Amino acid sequence: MVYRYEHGNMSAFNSMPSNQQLIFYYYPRACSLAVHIVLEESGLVYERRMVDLPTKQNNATEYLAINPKGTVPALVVDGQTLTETQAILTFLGDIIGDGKFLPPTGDFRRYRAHEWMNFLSSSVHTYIRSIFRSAAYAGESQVANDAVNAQGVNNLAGAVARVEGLLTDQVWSLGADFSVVDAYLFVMYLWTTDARISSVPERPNWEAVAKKVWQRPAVQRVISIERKHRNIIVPWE
Ligand SMILES: N[C@@H](CCC(=O)N[C@@H](CS)C(=O)NCC(=O)O)C(=O)O
Repeated sequence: MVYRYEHGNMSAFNSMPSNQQLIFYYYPRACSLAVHIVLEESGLVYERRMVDLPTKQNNATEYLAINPKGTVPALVVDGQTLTETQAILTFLGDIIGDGKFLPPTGDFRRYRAHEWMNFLSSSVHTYIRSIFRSAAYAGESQVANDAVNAQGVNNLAGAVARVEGLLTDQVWSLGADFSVVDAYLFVMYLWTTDARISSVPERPNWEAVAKKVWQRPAVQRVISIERKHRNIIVPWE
C-alpha cells in the first residue's frame, strides 16, 4: 500500500500512477548522488536539474521557491517538493514497488533500512561535513575550525568502525539484495576518500559494498552524467 498526499489529505492507493511528473534537483557528488543512482536504477521517467552549489544557485530566489532549505537533493513530485535524502529514497523505494530496492512495511529489513539511512544522514554526513565545511559549525575562528575539523576526523573514525561492524558477512547492507541504502553507502564511501580528510581508518567491508555498487551499469551512467559538471574520483577505477 502506498500513500499519497493530495491537497493536504492523505489518500491510499495500491500502485503508483506511472504518469507522475518527477523533477530531480542535484549537484554532482553531493548527497543527492544517492537519489540520482536510485532514479537511474528505477527506470522511472524523470527530469534532472543541476543546482550549482559553488555559485550559490541553491540560495537564489528561484531555487528557494522550490526548496526553501536551499539544499539538494529535492524531488518535485507532481508539483510537491520532497526533501531529505532519506525521505526521497523511501518514497522512490515505495513507488518502484515490489520491495525491489526497499522492503515493504512489516518486513523487518525496512526498519533496518531506516536505521541505516538515518545513521548515514545524521551521523556520517554531518561528521564529514564538519571536516569539509568546519566553518558551518565553528564560524570564523581558525582555532575553532581546527578543533571542529579534528573532532570530525575522530567522529568519522568511530562511524567507520560501526559501519564495518554492521557490514560483516553482508553481501549488501540489508542482506542478499541491493537496496537504496547501498546507493547511500556508496556516496558516503566516496566522501570518505576525499583528500580533505586527514585520516580515515581502513574500511574493507564498506569498500567491498561500494565497489559492488560501482559495478552496476546505472551507477556508471549516473557518474558519467555528473562528471560533465564536476570531476568525481572513484578510487579503484
Ligand atoms: N539532511 C539533508 C542534507 C542536505 C544537504 O545538506 N545537502 C547539501 C549537499 S550534500 C547541500 O545542499 N548543501 C548546500 C548548502 O548547505 O548550502 C539530506 O540528507 O538530504
